Amino acid sequence: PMAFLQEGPQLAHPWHDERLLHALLDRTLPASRRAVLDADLAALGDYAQMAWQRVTETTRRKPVLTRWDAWGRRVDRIELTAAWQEGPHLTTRHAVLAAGHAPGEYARLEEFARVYLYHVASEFYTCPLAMTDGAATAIKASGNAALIERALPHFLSRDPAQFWLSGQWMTENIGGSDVSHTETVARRDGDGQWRLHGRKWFSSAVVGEAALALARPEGASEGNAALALFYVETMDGDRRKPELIIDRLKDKLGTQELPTAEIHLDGLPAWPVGELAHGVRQVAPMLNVTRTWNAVCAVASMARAISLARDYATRRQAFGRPLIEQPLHAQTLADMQAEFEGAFALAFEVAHLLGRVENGAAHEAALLRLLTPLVKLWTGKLAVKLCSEALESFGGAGYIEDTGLPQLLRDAQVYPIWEGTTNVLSLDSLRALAGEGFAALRMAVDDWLADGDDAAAAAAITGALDAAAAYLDRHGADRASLEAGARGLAFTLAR
Ligand code: MFK
Ligand code: FAD
Repeated sequence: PMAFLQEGPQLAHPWHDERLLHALLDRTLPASRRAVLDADLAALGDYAQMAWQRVTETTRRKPVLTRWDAWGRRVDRIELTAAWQEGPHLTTRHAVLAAGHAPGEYARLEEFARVYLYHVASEFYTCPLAMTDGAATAIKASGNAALIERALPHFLSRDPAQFWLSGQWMTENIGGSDVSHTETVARRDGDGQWRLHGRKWFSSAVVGEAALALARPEGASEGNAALALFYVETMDGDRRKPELIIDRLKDKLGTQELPTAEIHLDGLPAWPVGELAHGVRQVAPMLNVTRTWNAVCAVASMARAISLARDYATRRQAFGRPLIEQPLHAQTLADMQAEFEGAFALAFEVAHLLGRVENGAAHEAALLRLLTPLVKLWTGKLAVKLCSEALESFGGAGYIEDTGLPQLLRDAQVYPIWEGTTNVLSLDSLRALAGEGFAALRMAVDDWLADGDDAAAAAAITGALDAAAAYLDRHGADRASLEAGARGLAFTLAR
């Protein structure tokens, strides 16, 4: 007799069979903007389905670093996975990044709709894309005309041959949350050229053509206010500059296709982005953009996990019925869906808000300033929880590598760690609530709620702000107790 064979999950089309994103775009975007966007979303959805087949049918590969060639020359060559090789072509063709820098309040929404569909298939090529977007945003904010002219045409290019990726070199051995002890030094050579000397401990876009790096100008004082932000380029034509040395690729829990490297800078030429101090302040626009990417990508991971879990529930039987007809299994999936939909709504609200603020809605800046750390910390944690629950919904199969499922959980664990851990972002939300920020926030929230028609939701949000105000009053004088409760406050506000 034939042994029983279980059917695996089928991935519903991430765009054509998708309800939430359709509803959001139908509700928000003028019809005149839809034709180009919908064509890109359909193509990115097709790519996502193809990539899911590839994940489940081929042996996984990691990037490979070859440091020396056969004749002893240092080459530091990195071979990338197929998705990474396709990345520049696909993303420039469909304006995944460039869309966000088009004029108008919808630019970011249209960008992040693309990111949402592309992310899981991209094998975290979205990580350097996010940093490139962040670098473009920080360079624009700096007003440095020479750099704007030099770098932005590459970062925002729609031509793969012209397109450059940018890294974000902040973290060092001594600290990633706290960069104030940064050891990398910027020194001027005899020709007046700044050069960086030091070691960066996590560099995720090491195959990129550029980076923004924190460094301490030689002779500057200690602490973070004395750090400067520098722009570097990594390539001389086809060859990596000899002053950039890749020590090794990290062996990571997840994001395994993403080459994250430890690097040495041995006099790499560099250009200050702005004044030769306050580098953290100058890099902040980059952080806020990459945190928004993190949120949208976390939501995309949740969507993938739930979509597969829901499909499987129609194919797997237990106790005489498909799982979906078991009331408790159906309820478990429904609870996951509800949490996911909340996170989706918040992430895309922030995406739209970013576009509005960048296009002149200054009165909403305080709201964006608060919601950015909140959406990042909320979605990061939720992605881990929902991906774990989704694996469980496959039973033992969820634990088996060549189903393609365990990777979802491993990858999700990165969202709460990089780009500011949950605690660091909770503390960042205190910055956003401090002083004048709170009054501006209240006004922005009142405006925002005036557009809605859900009185219960408005009352909940106003109530959470009142609770935050009371919390700040109660603990404001005692920094230690203020910080100790910051995570609880951040989660209350995010919810
Ligand atoms: C696929 C998904 C896409 C995601 C891709 C991600 C790729 C991942 C790669 C990385 O992980 S890159 C490294 C990311 N690193 C971090 O996120 C650093 C985490 N640490 C922090 O966020 C700290 O809060 C920070 C280093 C930014 C500041 O800590 P400090 O030393 O306590 O700084 P301080 O003195 O409070 O702030 C300095 C200035 O920056 C202040 O302004 P002023 O100089 O005007 O007073 C702050 O207000 C300002 N600032 C800090 N954070 C800000 C900000 N301004 C605006 N927005 C923010 N978020
Ligand atoms: P630590 O700061 O040592 O944190 C340890 C713990 O202490 C955490 O739980 C944290 O929440 C907590 N903590 C720290 N400070 C406080 C505080 N004040 N109050 C309460 N709790 C606190 N960095 C880059 O610059 N560029 C990159 O391209 C890059 N790529 C990365 C890729 C991957 C896959 C990973 C995992 C990391 C990458 N990073 C990169 C580094 C990342 O940004 C840092 O690891 C992260 O910001 C945390 O810093 P840390 O490792 O120093 O942790």
